[in-house]
Amino acid sequence: MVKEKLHQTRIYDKEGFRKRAACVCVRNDSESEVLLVTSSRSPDHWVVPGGGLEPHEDPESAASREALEEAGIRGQLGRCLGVFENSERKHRTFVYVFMVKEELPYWEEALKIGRRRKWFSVREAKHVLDLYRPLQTVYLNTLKACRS
Ligand code: O81
Ligand code: MG
Repeated sequence: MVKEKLHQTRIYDKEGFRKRAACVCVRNDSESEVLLVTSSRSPDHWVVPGGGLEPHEDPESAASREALEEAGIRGQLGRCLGVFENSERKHRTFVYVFMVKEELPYWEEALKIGRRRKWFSVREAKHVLDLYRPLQTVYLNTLKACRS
């Protein structure tokens, strides 16, 4: 199922949930730091980089594309952390670990909408996500740094 958005086509699954993909971006194997980006609508708040799948795009490709567009990073897509449902907003997000190899000085959404990126400890990341997008804190729960 597809639906046109302003310059974008939204893709939905069979239950009518918009399909998204996102990257939990880490620096190294310890997975102790996470890179977040500012929200497009609320630039004082932080979110996990991600967005809607494009037509004929698989979730892995969408996740890497969103990391580049929203955070200006290139790297290696790792394991899938799960598919996370937001029943209120009616979307489902495929979430991957993404090992950052390169941080570009300028990127599409920094130039277009002034989106920023920043590294946080996992603990800090959970705190700032909880203020604005509490459901995204759950993405971080199975990182190595959160295992006891
Ligand atoms: O563009 C969110 C956007 C926004 C989301 C969704 C996000 O216009 P969209 O519906 O695609 O925007 O809206 P919901 O209601 O579908 O979840 O939330 P809101 O509360 O502002 O309407 O904005 P943010 O979390 O930044 O406040 O995220 P983004 O514009 O920062 O990327 O878009 P998306 O990430 O699902 O999709 P795209 O592909 O990244
Ligand atoms: Mg997005």
